[in-house]
Amino acid sequence: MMFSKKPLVGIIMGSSSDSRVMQDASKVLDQFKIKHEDQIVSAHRTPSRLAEYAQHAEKMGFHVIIAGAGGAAHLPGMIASHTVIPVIGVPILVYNDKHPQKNNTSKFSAFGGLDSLLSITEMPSGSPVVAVGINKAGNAAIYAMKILANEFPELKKKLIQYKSSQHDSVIKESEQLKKEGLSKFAKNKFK
Ligand code: RP5
Repeated sequence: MMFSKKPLVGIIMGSSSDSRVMQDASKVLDQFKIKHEDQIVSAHRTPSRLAEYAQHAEKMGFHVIIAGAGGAAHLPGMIASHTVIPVIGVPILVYNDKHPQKNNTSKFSAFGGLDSLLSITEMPSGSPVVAVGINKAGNAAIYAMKILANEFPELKKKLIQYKSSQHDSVIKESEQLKKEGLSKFAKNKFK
């Protein structure tokens, strides 16, 4: 198995309905000009495709795989069982407004995303998958870049700049808050 010479991330999700949340991962990677390949792979509905995808990921040389799934979210764990490429799981709070039944219970997963979070994090000892918070696909992308930054110094520099811009924006907002007073600041912020 060979890793790609340029940073390369695989993004997969269990259903087209997950694209609503998973698009945040692609937005962050695009912002940092990191190449990614995006696919739908369902652990439950396309189990043989899942095994094929793991082989494909190794052939492509993905450095990291970001895998999002909702409900009984087996996708990240099952991919991790087929490859040593690090897998970052995104637990998804299922929200499917295209569901044929129009009532809310069919649109949302029963446990508010906790079902998915636990399915991803509670892998048995020896078969780890890391997970970000529920629906935090953007964080998965940032974490993927942190892994990549060990190998690509240019990316490390960009992440350091990103951190310092976060710092600067907090300072700027704090100065504004101090100047205007809390009530006026909050009124302007949430108008
Ligand atoms: C999981 O089931 C998917 O990851 C998705 O979050 C959830 C619901 O899928 P759909 O019914 O929207 O296709 O496998």
